[in-house]
Amino acid sequence: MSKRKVAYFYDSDVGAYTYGLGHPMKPHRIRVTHDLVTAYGMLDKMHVLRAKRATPEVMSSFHTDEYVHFLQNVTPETAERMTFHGTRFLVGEDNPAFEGVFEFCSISAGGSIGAARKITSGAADIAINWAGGLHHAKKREASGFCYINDIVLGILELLRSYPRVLYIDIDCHHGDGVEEAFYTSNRVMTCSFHKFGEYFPGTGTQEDRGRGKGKGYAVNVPLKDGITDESYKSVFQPVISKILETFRPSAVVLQCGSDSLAGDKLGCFNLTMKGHAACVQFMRKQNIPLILLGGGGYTVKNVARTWAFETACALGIEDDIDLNLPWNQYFEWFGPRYRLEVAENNMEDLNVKDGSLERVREKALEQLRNLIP
Ligand code: V1S
Ligand code: CA
Ligand code: ZN
Repeated sequence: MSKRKVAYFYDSDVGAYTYGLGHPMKPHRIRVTHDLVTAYGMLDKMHVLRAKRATPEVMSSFHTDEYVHFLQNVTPETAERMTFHGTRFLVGEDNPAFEGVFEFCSISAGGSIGAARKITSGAADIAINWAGGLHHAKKREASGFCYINDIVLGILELLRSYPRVLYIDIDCHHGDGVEEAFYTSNRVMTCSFHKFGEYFPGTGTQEDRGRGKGKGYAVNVPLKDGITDESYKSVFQPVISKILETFRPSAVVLQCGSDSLAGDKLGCFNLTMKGHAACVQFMRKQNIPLILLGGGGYTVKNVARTWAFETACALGIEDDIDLNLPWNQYFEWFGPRYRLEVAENNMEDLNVKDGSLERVREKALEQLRNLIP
């Protein structure tokens, strides 16, 4: 089966929100991505939808009422008082109370819940929400640029219809919020690949494997700086294959954080656009209902390139894509080469240097062999 029914969620308001001057997270990147998707003529090849915005009630299926109520009411002016001087709900500079923060969250979460519904109804084989993937948000607190955990809400929606859901996270950071939400569940397996060691949020060792009934259902793949396409593939494919064989998920949610690309402002990996997209291609060919979400990604032009290319991968038209960029509203940003590519750089791959990649892979596979279904 080479063609897939693809549902693509996009809300044209999303790009206008701003976390504030100097903040690395730029919702505008979703608009630039959409502009490339449009310029490549992909809109005619999929169902393009504006999701119903997530309501406070829906958000409360994971978050506390008190926290959702706070987000609905906080403004830049009242933030100091409402956070008890930055000690509750929003802590530190990572999560400012920016203008419209609640609407931004309702767009992001609405897209992921809508994506889940398109999958469970059978209307789509693959559903995309580049405004989602905000994996650090906790039940009663914002964290790492994430306020509402659209991923957890999307997975909860999938669990209404499916017995088992696999969550895969290729963002450079650990998917801690999603892991924590399902840590004691054997119906959701979480698997995060991330930089570990003096890096935000500091969690995600291979000893963290889930608890109680969920023991063995959290898989962590901690990595070092400079991982290349080849190294990444050599750990991603065997670990995911083993998970598919043992866990047999009814649906997969793939968080496609693009801060794992070479040259990202906050990331420290060395993946090319094609190496990153290889994860999407590998998941697509498994023929399991699939949701693609965004996440991190701080070098805006590379985020847009990669997510546009991954939209093409979802459609199965990546081989027909002209790697010379078509004219688009942001064309001059893509100079000097004006190409759909993210090249690797000359940083050293610390994962192969000391043999740690092989050890991490073997340990993950060993843990999966011991999983009792
Ligand atoms: N790395 C990093 C980083 N940079 C910032 C930052 C920089 C400028 C600002 F004006 C505001 C924040 N914060 C961080 C990290 C959070 C990274 C979140 C990644 C999110 C994701 O890609 O996984 C998913 C969307 N925060 C920290 O390192 C915490 C601090 C410890 C250091 C930075 N200061 C600003 C806050 C505290
Ligand atoms: Ca990750
Ligand atoms: Zn990240």
